[in-house]
Amino acid sequence: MADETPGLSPRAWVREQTETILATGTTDGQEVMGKPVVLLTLRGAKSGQLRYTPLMRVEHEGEYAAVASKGGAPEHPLWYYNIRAHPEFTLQDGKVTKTYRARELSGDERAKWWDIAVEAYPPYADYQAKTEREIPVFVLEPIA
Ligand code: F42
Repeated sequence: MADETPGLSPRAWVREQTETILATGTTDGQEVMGKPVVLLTLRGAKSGQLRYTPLMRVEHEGEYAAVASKGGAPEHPLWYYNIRAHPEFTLQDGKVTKTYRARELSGDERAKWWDIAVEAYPPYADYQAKTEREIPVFVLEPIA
C-alpha cells in the first residue's frame, strides 16, 4: 500500500506555511502580502503522490480559481501539470475541506475569473506583466 501522506513543498516558505495550516487545522490567518490562502492536495502527474499546494484564496459564489502564476516565472508551476492530470482533489478553506473539480479556462470565462483573481490578489497583474506566457486560470467547482 502506497504511503498516502501528502508531501510538502521543497521551498522553505511554502513548506512552513503548509505546516502551520496543518498544525492549526485552519487556513485562517495564513496570508501572502496580506491576502488569505487556501490549501489544495493535488496528485502528482508523474509520481502519483499526493502533495500539498497552497494557493491564494480566490473565491466567488462557492467556486474558487487556481491561478498558475508562480510569481510571474517564465514556466508554469509543476502543480499546473498535476491539477490537469488529476483534476479532482480536496481544497481546505478555513477549517472546511471539500472536493472540487478543476477546469482550465479560456476566452470570456478566463477573463471574468482573471478579474476576480486580480481583485483578490492584485500582484497577479504584476506577475502577468513579468512573463510572456499567459498565466493559466482554472475554475474549481464543488463536486456534489
Ligand atoms: N503559486 C501559484 O502559482 N499561484 C498562487 O496563487 C500561489 C499562492 C501561494 C500561497 C501561499 C503559498 O505558501 C504558496 C503559494 N504559491 C502559489 C506557491 C505554490 O504553492 C508553489 O510552490 C509554486 O507555484 C511552485 O509550484 P511547483 O509545483 O513548481 O513547486 C515546485 C517547487 C515543487 O513543489 N516541486 C516538487 C519537487 O519535489 O520538485 C514537486 C514536483 C511535482 O509536483 N512533480 C510532479 C509529480 O508527479 O510528482 C510531476 C510534475 C510534471 O512534471 O508533470
